[in-house]
Amino acid sequence: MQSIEFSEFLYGGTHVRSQLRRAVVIAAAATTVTTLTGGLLVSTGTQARAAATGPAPTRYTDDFNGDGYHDLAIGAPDGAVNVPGPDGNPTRVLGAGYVTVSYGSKDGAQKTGLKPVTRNSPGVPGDAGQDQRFGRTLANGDFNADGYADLAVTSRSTPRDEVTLLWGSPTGLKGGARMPGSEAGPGFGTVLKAGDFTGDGKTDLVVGYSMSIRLYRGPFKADGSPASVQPVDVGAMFNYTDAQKRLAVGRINKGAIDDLVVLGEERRRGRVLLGGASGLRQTQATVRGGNSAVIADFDKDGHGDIAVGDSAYEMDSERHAGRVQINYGAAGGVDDNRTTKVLTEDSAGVPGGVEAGDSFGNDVAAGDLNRDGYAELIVGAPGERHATCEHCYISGGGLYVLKGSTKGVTGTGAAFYGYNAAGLPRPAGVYRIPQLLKTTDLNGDKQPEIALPVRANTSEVWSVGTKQGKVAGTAPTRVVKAPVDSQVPWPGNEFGVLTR
Ligand SMILES: [Ca+2]
Ligand SMILES: [Ca+2]
Ligand SMILES: [Ca+2]
Ligand SMILES: [Ca+2]
Repeated sequence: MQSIEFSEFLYGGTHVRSQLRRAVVIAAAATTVTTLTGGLLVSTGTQARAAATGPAPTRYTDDFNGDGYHDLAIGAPDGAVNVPGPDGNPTRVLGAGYVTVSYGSKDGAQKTGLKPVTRNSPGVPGDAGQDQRFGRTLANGDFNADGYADLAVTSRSTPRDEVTLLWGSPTGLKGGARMPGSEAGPGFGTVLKAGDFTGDGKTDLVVGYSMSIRLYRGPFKADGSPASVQPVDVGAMFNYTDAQKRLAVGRINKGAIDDLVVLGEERRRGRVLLGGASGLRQTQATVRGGNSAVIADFDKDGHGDIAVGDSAYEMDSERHAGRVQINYGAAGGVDDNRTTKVLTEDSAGVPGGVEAGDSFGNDVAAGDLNRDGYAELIVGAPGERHATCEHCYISGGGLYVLKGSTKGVTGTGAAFYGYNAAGLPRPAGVYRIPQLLKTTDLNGDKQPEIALPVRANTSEVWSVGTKQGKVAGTAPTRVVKAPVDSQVPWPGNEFGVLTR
């Protein structure tokens, strides 16, 4: 019983988080880059950029200042924001929310001088208000096609939810526009997924409502309006509340158009939608259900493969033990000739063993950690407990790395990194990792790093290095510790929403 309550305590909250790892797979792939996942990547070098005249091309979908380095957007939807009160003294507005960006550079993640962007920031529409939760869902992409990555941000604005597009610029995120569409239904922006789903080279945005998703086609105008909006028929009625981790963008059939995987709520089977000139279309392909998904090419056959984390899976009566299931991509969505690969902590080669509450698969990410062209699968198990750990029922958790190969993901050579492993974050206090996993390459060395929000005595986001296929090959970096500055005095419970 204890472990069940524990699991609910850990995972019952509003995990409106999420992610992209496309850029990583791409950045790690080599010099000639075939983008498997994610739109608008241009594989030009920094030198080429420096010589260019006029607006620089965006290299990455998360390069907000266009300097050729990936950047890390961080949401703090519960954060308090100080606003000037009637007497001139600051008044604390609880739950107004904010976002901030750690800009990448050759030295990695920016660690000091991060600036909060709130709805009171210059050029950002609306005003910061109580419980608006600005930053609850994020997506990055060059929505207005000016060469700088932009950030889509969901907030609540009674009685409607809103999505704000914050524009990238040479100095980073600056001003923005409110997207039209909130009148179409409640829960506008419960999911935001960016990609080029139509193949015209312009970044589109999939927007979730409570019970439907729509495709907002780019480019977006200065007033935030899209080129057009169309409904997306997933082929099933799903609830998209807190669904950001259940949708994944990548390239499943070959080509330069992004595709979408959508998992149903409560572990209902997922659907595979293929992009095309007329938008996202249903396929016959379905995948096993779960709570997290990622698309990456684990067997290097040019098709993105779909990994689904299912942390609630009960195995041998061990509740919330969890599993990950992989379907291999093919022209029609999923290769029906290859059976679904199931991996648990009991699989051959995988360290540890199945226990109640492990929550294996609570999040999944991918990146080519050993740079052999096969993506590795990174699996979060925040409930994993070590025999050797201190206070192991309180602090703990860790990540697994499962290697890609010609056979796809297997347990061969799998490694586990517990929360107390050298090179993983060591914040003060009690904590579990990972709440969320995101691969990126903030220092531009083409070797992925893993961004991890950690909630200990303080709310923090860390960047963990990888080296030669291993996690934590280098000292970890604390990217940011809340509060970011005096304008945003209290981080709230959900500091560290990431794009994905
Ligand atoms: Ca940048
Ligand atoms: Ca832009
Ligand atoms: Ca593949
Ligand atoms: Ca690899």
